[in-house]
Amino acid sequence: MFQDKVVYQIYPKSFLDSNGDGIGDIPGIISKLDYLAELGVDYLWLSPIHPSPQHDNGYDIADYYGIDPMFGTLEDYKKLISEAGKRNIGILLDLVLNHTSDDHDWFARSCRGEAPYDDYYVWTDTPNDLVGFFSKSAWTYSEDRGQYYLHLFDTHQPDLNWHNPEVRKEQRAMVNYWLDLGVKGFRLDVIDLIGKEPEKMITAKGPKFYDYLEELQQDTFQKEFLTVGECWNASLDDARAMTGPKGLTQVFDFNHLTSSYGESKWDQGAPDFAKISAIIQKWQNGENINRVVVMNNHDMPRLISLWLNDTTYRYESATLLATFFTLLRGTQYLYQGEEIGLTNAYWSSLNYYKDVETLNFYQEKKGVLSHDEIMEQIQKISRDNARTPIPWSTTKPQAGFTSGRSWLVIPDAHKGISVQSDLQSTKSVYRYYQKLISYKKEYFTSHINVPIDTIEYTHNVWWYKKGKMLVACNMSDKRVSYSHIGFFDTLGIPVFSNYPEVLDELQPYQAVVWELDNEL
Ligand code: ISL
Ligand code: CA
Repeated sequence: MFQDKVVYQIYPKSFLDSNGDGIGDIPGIISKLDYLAELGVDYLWLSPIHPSPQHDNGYDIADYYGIDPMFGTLEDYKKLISEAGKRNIGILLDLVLNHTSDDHDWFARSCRGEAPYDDYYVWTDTPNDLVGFFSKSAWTYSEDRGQYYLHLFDTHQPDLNWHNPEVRKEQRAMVNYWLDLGVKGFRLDVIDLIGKEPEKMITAKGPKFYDYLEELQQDTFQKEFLTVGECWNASLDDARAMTGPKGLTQVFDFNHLTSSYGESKWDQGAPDFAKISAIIQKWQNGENINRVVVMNNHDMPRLISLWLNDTTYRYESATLLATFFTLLRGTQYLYQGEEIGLTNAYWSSLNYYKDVETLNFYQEKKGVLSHDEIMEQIQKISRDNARTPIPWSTTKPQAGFTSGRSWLVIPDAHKGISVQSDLQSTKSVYRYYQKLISYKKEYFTSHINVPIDTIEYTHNVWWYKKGKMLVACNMSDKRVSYSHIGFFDTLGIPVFSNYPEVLDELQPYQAVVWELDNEL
């Protein structure tokens, strides 16, 4: 289900500002719906737009039922749903069910020990060694309550107690509220954490997790809506267990993106494409799995910057990745800016970074590593790399993102990159994507939704063959002769390439797609 669909993720703060306060907003999104429809998008997933003190850019929700005034009003949101609907685009809401903001009314009452909220969060007198994703200890002391509360993320994101049936009931009611308003599905933030049993040091996929998931979907979205779970390090079996009639539509697979992590995500080695190929093949060919194709989101640096060449060969690298991933099987998730080949921010000063995870990381490493060493990791890996404002214009101040001052500085590294210049160029990443997406939809059954026969990485060429299609990508800035990789020179006329010509050598970062008449 939904395997031929394209979902486009919007990071609302950084998409487009309509009123000059420097922050992207819902009217900004509405004004670009044609741009998104023409790209071939079926769904828009908006990162959270609810009232929030923004310690984690909205993933710290203070009111599940509202719209943060900085993004607009409920009327704006309804208009977004209806205007998108006119263009056959569904809106997916980002559901952050695992935790709230410490500004949420429930938390204030829980701190005061007020029934029934006293048991809405996870409290203890004796904190254990549990470590948070954004902090050394997952426990913080509340003076008001005289106890410690759990926060698997920042101290401002207290974890809800899902073992409390009242909490689960509240969350189901909230999900139904948004369904009634017309959203077409959900992206479920860190959903695998809801069954945590911290006293046993269990965080992901706790013993009750699948029961809670089933209960949630039975009373709410069930089968007809698109629901995608965020679950880091999900194995194929995890993904199967979380999906299907008792679960979600699908689960993100990030394994090809996390395979180069060292001790933490901050120390990443060079990508090992042989290893990544094996991971991709396993998911592509696995039985009974509703696949997802993803290469970027708001939590990761830009893949073009991490893997390929984001300067001299920026267009070629962006379109190469587009070719390789779009033609795989799975619902495709694009992340804003990907369609114009946007790169990392590369700010050199810590002052420009706002992400709580990045700033906490700096504080924790200070004294252990030198400032320059920490900054090197931040420039490469920080989540802010992907959260920069979309440059809409080449000529307008603030890249046409805002008439005021942008909440994040427009990086120097983005000079010369914009939607306007992309669309005016003969080398347009957007137009290339557009063609790929319509090709994907047209040949879905015969070429796309079939298993991979071979996927290999040889002489810097990453290639796969499946069904009637062969895709070859030169991952280097050197020309590569086809003779190194065997049979490609006998294939006749290709159907796609990110170069105007296909010669007898693959050019730097060239991607070529052939349709095969016969099996090789
Ligand atoms: O980026 C990450 C993976 O290495 C994690 O730090 C990430 O925060 C985590 O996987 C969960 O992400 C989601 O929940 C967080 C929020 O900060 C992220 O933006 C969101 O995608 C807490 O709500
Ligand atoms: Ca605004």
